[in-house]
Amino acid sequence: MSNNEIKRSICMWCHNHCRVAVHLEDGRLVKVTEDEAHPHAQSYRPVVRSCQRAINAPDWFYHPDRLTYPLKRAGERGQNKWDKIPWEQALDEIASRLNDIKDRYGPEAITSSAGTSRTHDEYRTRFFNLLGSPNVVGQGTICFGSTNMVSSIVLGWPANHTGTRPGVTQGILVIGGNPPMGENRLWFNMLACINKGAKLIVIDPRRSETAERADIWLQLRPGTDAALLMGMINVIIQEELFDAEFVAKWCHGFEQLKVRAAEYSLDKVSSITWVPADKIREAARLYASCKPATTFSMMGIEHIHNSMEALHARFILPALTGNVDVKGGDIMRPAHTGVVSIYDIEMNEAVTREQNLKMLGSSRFPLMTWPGYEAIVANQKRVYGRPIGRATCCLAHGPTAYRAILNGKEPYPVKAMITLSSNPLVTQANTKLVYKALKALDFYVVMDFWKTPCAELADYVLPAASWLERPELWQFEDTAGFVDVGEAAFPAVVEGKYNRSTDFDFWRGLAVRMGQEKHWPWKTLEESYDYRLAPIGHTLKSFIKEKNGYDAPHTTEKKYETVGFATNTGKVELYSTVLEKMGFDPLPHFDEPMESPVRTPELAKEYPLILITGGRFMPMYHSEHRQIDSLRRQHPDPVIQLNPATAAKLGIADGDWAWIETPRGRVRQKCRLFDGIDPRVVHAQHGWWLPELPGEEPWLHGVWESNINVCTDDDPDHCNQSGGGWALRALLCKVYKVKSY
Ligand SMILES: Nc1nc2c(c(=O)[nH]1)N[C@H]1C(S)=C(S)[C@@H](COP(=O)(O)OP(=O)(O)OC[C@H]3O[C@@H](n4cnc5c(=O)[nH]c(N)nc54)[C@H](O)[C@@H]3O)O[C@H]1N2
Ligand SMILES: Nc1nc2c(c(=O)[nH]1)N[C@H]1C(S)=C(S)[C@@H](COP(=O)(O)OP(=O)(O)OC[C@H]3O[C@@H](n4cnc5c(=O)[nH]c(N)nc54)[C@H](O)[C@@H]3O)O[C@H]1N2
Ligand code: SF4
Ligand SMILES: [Mo]
Repeated sequence: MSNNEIKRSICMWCHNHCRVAVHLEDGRLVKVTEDEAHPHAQSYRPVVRSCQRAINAPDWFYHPDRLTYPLKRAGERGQNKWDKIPWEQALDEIASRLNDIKDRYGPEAITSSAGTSRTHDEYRTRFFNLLGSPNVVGQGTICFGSTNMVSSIVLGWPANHTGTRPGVTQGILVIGGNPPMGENRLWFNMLACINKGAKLIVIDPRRSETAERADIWLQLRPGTDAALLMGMINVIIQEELFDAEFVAKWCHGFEQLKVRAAEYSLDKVSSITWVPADKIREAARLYASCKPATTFSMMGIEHIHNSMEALHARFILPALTGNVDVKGGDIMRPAHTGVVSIYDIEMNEAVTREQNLKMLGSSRFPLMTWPGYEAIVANQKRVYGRPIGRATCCLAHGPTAYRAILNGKEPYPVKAMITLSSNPLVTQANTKLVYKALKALDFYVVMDFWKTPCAELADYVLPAASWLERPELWQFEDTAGFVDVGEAAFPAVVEGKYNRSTDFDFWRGLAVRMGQEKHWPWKTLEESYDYRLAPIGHTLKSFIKEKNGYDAPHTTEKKYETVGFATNTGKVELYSTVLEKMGFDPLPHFDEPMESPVRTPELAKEYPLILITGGRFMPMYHSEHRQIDSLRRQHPDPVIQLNPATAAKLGIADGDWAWIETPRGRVRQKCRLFDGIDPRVVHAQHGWWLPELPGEEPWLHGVWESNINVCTDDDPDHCNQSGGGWALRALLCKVYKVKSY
């Protein structure tokens, strides 16, 4: 008789964060399904059961390449020579090196690179706050951070894709998002709305899986979202399709917006965006007439140089049409106020303002660094009792930080980095510069599941426990009103086989060695979760047993009627007082992409095609899963999409390998002809390294082969003016066939 057991966990392999049942047979992982007892089990079922990562979970979990013990560099950096060492030694030595750097250069010389919502990042922030370094850099600057920040300054709270409700929602506007590939739990929900009659409008330069289902698809020129949305706003104002009562009572700056929007005539917008004027008008009318409607904006709008302005227009749309904080529209879901807040776990009050203002990029890109966060915290405290977590929208500016590391002195020396839950050599723009910066560090530590290209450049590489080996308390950085809890399915340590640690153990391990012990009273991640659940009378275990590990307070609509909006004026700020105070344009405007046939026609002669990158695809997640054979077989090679007419001109056939080249460098990917992309645009995948290639230099596991970030641009002069986001989409490139491969 085999011994069967089910553990109830949260899968952290992607943003769906599914509540799952992990099935064990005689202690071995056999399969992952939805957690039947979870109140939302129904919504997880199709997602988990169709998820190739979940289906092949044993291949991931038992993969022989997973890191097992801490490694210390034995040769030169990049020689791939290592000694296995015990955790105690690793933590002692790392803490001692960090203390030394702190003493010599100040705490701000220590940085960390973060990834995207996959770990308990609040403890990273706590460690850095107590250390006194404001310099955590991360993908948040271009991954929902901008969205959270702009939504916070306009509406007072993050309100992006919060509202799809089958039977209630009548309209869905998707801007630069493709949820069937990236966020399919939400997609199933959208489909349920569509099946009940909701209309779908999609703004995307590609005929994505989402665009295929649209009632109206606006195929815009990459990087021109702000113009398109201002055109729609103009129609809504001119044709008086807006909610006059809501606007009069609850919006600040309507008259100014009206004047600005009038600058975006449909003829002008059409020539900027390539979208026919009639279609823009039709989309604006449809959006404004479906009540309630919800808006879902994703990386298509964040990964452009004009991102903050486009997002500003995007958050004005629901306000004008009265879709803010209504059921089935863009409802605001304040944080769960019962459990300890992320903000408090982060210990944001521990750092002086003076130290926070040293955050790299603060002076040039204030909106997404400390000054921006400061501008929203007090309002959110006033209205909702607690602000969103700092890590969601306030990070040091990556490109500025990598440059500071490289030059050694400007604006001050930056000497150490801890890369944890991120892989910047593959996912950060401008790989060559990131590579030089990582090599220039005095001290570099990587904590991951695998020996990534970054790990190959580190002094210490530490084996992380995955979600299967740790408990999870998931609050979505307090932006979405629920608390979800899962248990560890397996131990992180198996005598004689491996000794992994949770990221919490790592931060705490450093903290106690660096004088922070009194602020880390909990010895384990589970103890700290018990502390966070204590105010609602639970421990992690009792919460799972008695509440099925989930709680979300009832969210009422139109909360503003009693508390107002969490902005400086207490209203929706169509005209932003925060931007105004910072010296930026308080209203949205279109700014031509930094590289484009219009702004840089000379460059366009050599690089005639517009490059967009990073469209999501299954079963990969960013730079992950390339070493899992069962997954890799489904998508063995990196793919570039080209219009057949473009391919014909370039002498490229379907399946050929082609070079993609920009002024930064070139990489090769396999061509797929696709008539859903404009002949002037090409789309390249991101996240490609080849774990099967050697780890030592020059290979670094194939980081120079097909990794499109070799070609992307992170020049601070080209970043978004207020937010600092770098453009991963709307660049210029040329494409030509690889002669022999
Ligand atoms: N060109 C281009 N570049 C892009 C994008 C694009 O569209 N185009 N998209 C950008 C976006 S939106 C994002 S969010 C970033 C993603 O950037 P990253 O977050 O850097 O991407 P991942 O590949 O997910 O890297 C995560 C790394 O952390 C490890 N890891 C995962 N979970 C954990 C954990 O719990 N603990 C620890 N210690 N390690 C863990 C993984 O094994 C992996 O090596 O990429 C960005 N880069
Ligand atoms: N399978 C898988 N799922 C993922 C991820 C993954 O790596 N793999 N990553 C996760 C993460 S961190 C994120 S942030 C999300 C991202 O999720 P999404 O943003 O939904 O995913 P993308 O496919 O990157 O981008 C959406 C669309 O933007 C379009 N686009 C490109 N340029 C422009 C433009 O200039 N304007 C407009 N309007 N659209 C444009 C692309 O054609 C694409 O169809 O996905 C998450 N889910
Ligand atoms: S990888 Fe699959 S099971 Fe895990 S969270 Fe994502 S969709 Fe859910
Ligand atoms: Mo992301």
